[in-house]
Amino acid sequence: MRRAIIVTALLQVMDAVATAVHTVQVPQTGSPLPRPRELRSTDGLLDVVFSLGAVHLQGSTIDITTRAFNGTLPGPTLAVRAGDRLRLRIMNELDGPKGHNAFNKEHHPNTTNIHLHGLHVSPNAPADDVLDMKAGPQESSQHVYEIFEGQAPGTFWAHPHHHGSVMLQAGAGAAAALLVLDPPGFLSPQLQALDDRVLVLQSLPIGKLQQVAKTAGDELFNVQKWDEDSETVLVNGALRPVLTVKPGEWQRLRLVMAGVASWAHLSFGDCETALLAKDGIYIADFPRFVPRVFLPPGGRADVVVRCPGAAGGGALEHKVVSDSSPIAGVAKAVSGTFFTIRAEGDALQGLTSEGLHPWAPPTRPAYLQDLKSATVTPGCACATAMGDPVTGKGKLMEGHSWSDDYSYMHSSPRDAVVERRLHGVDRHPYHQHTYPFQLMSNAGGSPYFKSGDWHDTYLDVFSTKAVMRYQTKDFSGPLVVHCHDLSHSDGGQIAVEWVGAESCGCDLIGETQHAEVELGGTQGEALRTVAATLCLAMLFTLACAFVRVARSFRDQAGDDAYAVMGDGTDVSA
Ligand SMILES: *[C@@H]1O[C@H](CO)[C@@H](O)[C@H](O)[C@H]1NC(C)=O
Ligand SMILES: [Cu+2]
Repeated sequence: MRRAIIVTALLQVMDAVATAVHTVQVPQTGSPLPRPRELRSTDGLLDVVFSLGAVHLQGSTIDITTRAFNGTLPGPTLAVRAGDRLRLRIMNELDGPKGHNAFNKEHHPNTTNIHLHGLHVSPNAPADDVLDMKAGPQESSQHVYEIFEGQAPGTFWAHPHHHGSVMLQAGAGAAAALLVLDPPGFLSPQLQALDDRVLVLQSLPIGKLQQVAKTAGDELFNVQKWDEDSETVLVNGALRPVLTVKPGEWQRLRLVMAGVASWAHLSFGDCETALLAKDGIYIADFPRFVPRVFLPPGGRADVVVRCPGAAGGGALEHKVVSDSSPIAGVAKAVSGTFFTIRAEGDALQGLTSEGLHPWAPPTRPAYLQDLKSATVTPGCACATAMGDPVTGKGKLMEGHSWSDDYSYMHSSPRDAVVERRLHGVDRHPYHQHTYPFQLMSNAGGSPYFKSGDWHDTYLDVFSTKAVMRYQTKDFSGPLVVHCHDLSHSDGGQIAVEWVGAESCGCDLIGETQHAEVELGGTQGEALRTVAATLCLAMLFTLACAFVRVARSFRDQAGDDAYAVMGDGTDVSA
């Protein structure tokens, strides 16, 4: 009898150990800025595993259970060079049940995949495919990326991108920086000599995450303690850490805004702040001194800063602070201190205490060629309104919410110069996979944005409109575009364009034309008869209509219907 009790107790202990959630300590305010672990390619290969699992995030003011890569916040930094092969295995260590099933609503919180944000890389499996590749609970998926020879070096990041679970995974811990290293001799000697720090900024909108977890039927995300602001930012996993520098020393900071809802509106105390790159793309007019850095959720900025010490020679602290949005009725900015730069020690003499020398990248690959005076390929200028075109509200892309992988919003052929007239980018951060884009104007007038700058994630609260261009070089396939307020994207503010079509097309959703696009451009395929095409198009339209009716029925059915539908099959498939 007693033995049985002991055995049972032992089994319980073993069970608890086996399922024990890994604890991540959050360094308290004022601790030195941590350096995320870096995994760097050797001999042209980086072969790594990201395992997505539960972590217990514990600090003096916070105690939450959430999801992270490899048990750390942020995940390890991946560092590769152009031309490398990156093998990235996603191991999903989360368990069943799958949680609620739904469509344009948070669902399946334990199903995952991965996106390399900002990289000019193939959108097709086994590379940056976020539409079909996924790993359910206890499954894994193997990604292989041939990093393009012409990939420009810069600061990128990696995060999960499975429709319906992006907010809860990427927005609550699962994110890692990704660097494409500068080739030897690429930077100026002055820039090359700078200390270079990666800062992954992970904002946790705690109330919103709790709400999203509830919607998804998530059993993992849990807040045990939260004595912080409603939105608090972890910098390399620490709360308001301190970066210590020498007075007068120039320092390169790679800021990765791995937030998912609010943007950052950063000032750097009395430090001089020069912009070097945005979204991993070097600007053409370095050093561009900016009073503030605007980081939309998902955006990056490489800045070079120099901070003064105290007059008497002592230490001086400069708070890097984000302020609430300067105007109302636009996207919300996080307010609060992100980190502190402490200038301490002997004032630095020598090279780095000089002024900054102008520098621009010695070469730009084809996909980053200046398009300001290019001719837009006929038919390739389309409007993409984010949210309702009049009010800017709603989780819509050009009037539609996400319907399925093969309803293309716009299409374009390879090697086209494409123009998009964006609307609603004061509320919704527009993000585009595969192809970064070039701004054709600076309607908002802020010195942070200039006509000719490149971005992959764009938000400017001072102007609802922006015109941008990109050139469809190097890769064909589905081009995913969405709002990087990830609860909007999970809610349906995501669409796909098709690169590699016969010709350009705008607003194809709902037209039979998109059936043709789906088949990969029928014109070239002489064998397919006109009759067969028409027949397929009709069948496709009918099927689409049926799916739409079914979906709207289900969406209206509300939360109670989930229990009946159970978990398991993916309705979107
Ligand atoms: C997801 O995985 C976690 C951790 O394994 C588990 O506790 C939870 O029950 C799973 N399902 C849901 C819907 O949260
Ligand atoms: Cu949005």
